[in-house]
Amino acid sequence: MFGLMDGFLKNDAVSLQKDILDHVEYTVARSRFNFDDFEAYQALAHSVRDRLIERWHDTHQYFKKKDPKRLYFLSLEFLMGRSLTNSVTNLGIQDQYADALSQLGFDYEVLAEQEGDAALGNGGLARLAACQMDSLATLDYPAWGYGLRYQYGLFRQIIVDGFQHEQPDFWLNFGNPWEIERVHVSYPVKFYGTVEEEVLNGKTFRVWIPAESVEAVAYDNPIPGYGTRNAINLRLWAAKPSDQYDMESYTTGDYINAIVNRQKAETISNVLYPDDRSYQGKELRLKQQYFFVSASLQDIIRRFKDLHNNFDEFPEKVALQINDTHPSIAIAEVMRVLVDEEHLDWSKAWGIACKIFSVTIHAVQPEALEKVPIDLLGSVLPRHLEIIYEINYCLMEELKKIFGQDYDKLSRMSIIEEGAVKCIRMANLSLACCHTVNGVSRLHLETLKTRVFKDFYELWPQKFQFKTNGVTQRRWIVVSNPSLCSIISKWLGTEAWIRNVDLIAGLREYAEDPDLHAEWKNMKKVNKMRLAEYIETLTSVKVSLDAMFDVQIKRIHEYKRQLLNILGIIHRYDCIKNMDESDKRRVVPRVCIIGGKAAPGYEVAKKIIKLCHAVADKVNIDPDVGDLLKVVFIPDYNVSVAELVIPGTDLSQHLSTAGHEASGTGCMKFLMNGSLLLATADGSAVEIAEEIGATNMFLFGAKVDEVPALREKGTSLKGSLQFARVVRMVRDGHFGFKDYFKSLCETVEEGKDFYLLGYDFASYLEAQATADRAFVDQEKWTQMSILSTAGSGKFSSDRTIEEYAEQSWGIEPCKCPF
Ligand code: 26M
Repeated sequence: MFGLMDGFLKNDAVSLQKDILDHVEYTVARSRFNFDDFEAYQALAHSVRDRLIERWHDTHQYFKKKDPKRLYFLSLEFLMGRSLTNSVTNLGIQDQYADALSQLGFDYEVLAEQEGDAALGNGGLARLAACQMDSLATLDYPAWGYGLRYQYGLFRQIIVDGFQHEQPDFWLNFGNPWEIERVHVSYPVKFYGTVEEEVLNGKTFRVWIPAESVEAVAYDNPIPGYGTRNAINLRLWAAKPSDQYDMESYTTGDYINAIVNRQKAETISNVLYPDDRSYQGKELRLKQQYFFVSASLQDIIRRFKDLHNNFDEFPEKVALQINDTHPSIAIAEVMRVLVDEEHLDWSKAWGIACKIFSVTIHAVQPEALEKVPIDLLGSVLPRHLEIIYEINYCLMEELKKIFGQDYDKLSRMSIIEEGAVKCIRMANLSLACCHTVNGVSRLHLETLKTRVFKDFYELWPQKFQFKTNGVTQRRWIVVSNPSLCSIISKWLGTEAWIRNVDLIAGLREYAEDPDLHAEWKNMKKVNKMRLAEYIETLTSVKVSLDAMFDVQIKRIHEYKRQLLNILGIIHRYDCIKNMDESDKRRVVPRVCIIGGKAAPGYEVAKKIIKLCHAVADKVNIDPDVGDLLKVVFIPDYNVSVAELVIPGTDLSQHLSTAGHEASGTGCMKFLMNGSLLLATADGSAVEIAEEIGATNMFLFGAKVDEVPALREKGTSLKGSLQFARVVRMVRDGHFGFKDYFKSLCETVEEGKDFYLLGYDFASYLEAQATADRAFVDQEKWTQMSILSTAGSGKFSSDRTIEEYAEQSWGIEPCKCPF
């Protein structure tokens, strides 16, 4: 049907056109003479999908033939965003598609806009997983991603009168051409029930008699590498009622109720939990975790058994990566399968488990560490609870040998937390088993070693490593900023940096070249224009292209201190209001852009969003201010919005109180795109400063080792007057909603200011003033911008993944021949 010659689909414009039209007629079922943009997108997507499937098949056949050690990346969240542009870019056929479409009277970029985001994740952790999948594919690693196919992804944010409201994300309503439903790849996943003793060949075994079974059905999402034939698989599981689900009801004659009950099975994969700060011990969340872990392990073990029959070889063929502690029930599940089903000795099974698992921690805050109430775990997974008790018993015996009677230490390190509600500490379970525990930046690992996991670090220092996060330059430069992409390739004289981003450092040489400066400024201007249009469409605010576009986009959290940003804006507004006309002429005009979602139950974060709107409403219509200051809140921030906003940003803000942002990855995307960073010395910003030179960014604020003492001591005198003044403006109702903002103001009152906004305020304003001065000197600014891009090489997820492959997973590339 598609002009098969040598087994490959052809990629010339004529063949592509024919494929698209065939899909219009046979897949979308529209007339090939009459179809709209969305239908054209669907047909286009299906033609790309065909090409992905081809590579995907070849890759998997090749992996099967070579049988290398594989990495299995387990994550409850993947924030993939759009697939079309990314796939077409990685397949290397964008020009051909653009040609084919224009001959059909369609615009590739307009069609790309038709696609909604796949938002199966909350924020940093989930987008990192997506970047890492891109790198794994591009670097030809034999890897699989495993996760959940949520029916509803992260909620959509709508703003009504400046307040956030949440709406369901119906992302599957118009079909999803990027997935392949595998009705034949499905596994039963069991829940509840009891554990009984069984005697087999004179040996006693514990057997789990589950009470409920739900079917996990695979949906495969091909992930193409760039500049390689390899396409790896992201396998997401959806819950379907199983034939064995509640068989009882059929026999009791309640047929209708039995059918209705069956549908309840599907709730497991219904919705993504929208909170990225805390774990609440919810039954459904635990079921989601076990559901995807159990299905993935059945799949992995089946693949292993296809070629092997001895579990001694398991660690030579399998590496399991646990993305944060969310999938850590996998450790108990592997033990259950090996001991209860494969009948291995406990100690042998434990030896295997300890060789296959590694974990990455993405948080700093102890409250982010999951604790599952024992009663809950015992009810949903009774056998797993027994296994965890057994693991803990062995751990405690080992610790007693080393630490003797130090019961405080033992109780801190125990997997079981005694307290009002007895809990399982999932992090401690991971630490006990995993051969490697990774932090996500150098500073983050220090924090883990000295604070949260101090005891474990002292015991097993060799387990603790860090792999500084990275992002993929394919999506964050090539796809989202094509003009920058051409500039880089032109000046380096090669496109090789797209696979080997270290080469980007070659730009340093030209950091002062006037011709490069001209191209660079032009690129920024075009991107700012696009962003300005978007802002006007969405918010009706007109912004000046001469202004500095100043951006803070990320989830709303107290520790990320969007409030510091708004209070800074209020200060700027206040200053402008008190200026005469000649002073005003020296002001650098700014467009302050903030975007991000607040977790639905996070009241303080929601108030920050409202404050942002309240300030915008006052400032944007003030005739004393005009173009000197505009404030914009971009609603429904997501991956696609980031792709549009980042290339148009002059200055980006990363304001976390030092010691609170494990790494941060947004900053890396801005860095690649030549935005200058205004940041605290936190997470990866410390390493960014080392790469580009601290003078090429605007660092401010308390250092991580100063924070504890400052919390004791309170506010700095220097900043306190200005700070008190802007907080008072909010508290006194200068922006309306006086009562509503009262509690928000209280979070930064002296003595309560946990995140040290008051202390850092003066230093923040200084950094802002430095940024203003730098912006006036456009040559200098452009040079700093070029040096930012040039220094971004280290922050590619390609580097991160190579480190993981070598230091944690022990896997090697397996490149499918073309
Ligand atoms: C937990 C329980 C129930 C529901 C949701 C969660 C949960 C989900 C996501 C908890 C934490 C989640 O994500 C944390 C996260 O995104 N951390 C960020 O990870 C990035 C990648 O490593 C880092 O760059 C950020 O600094 C870190 O905040």
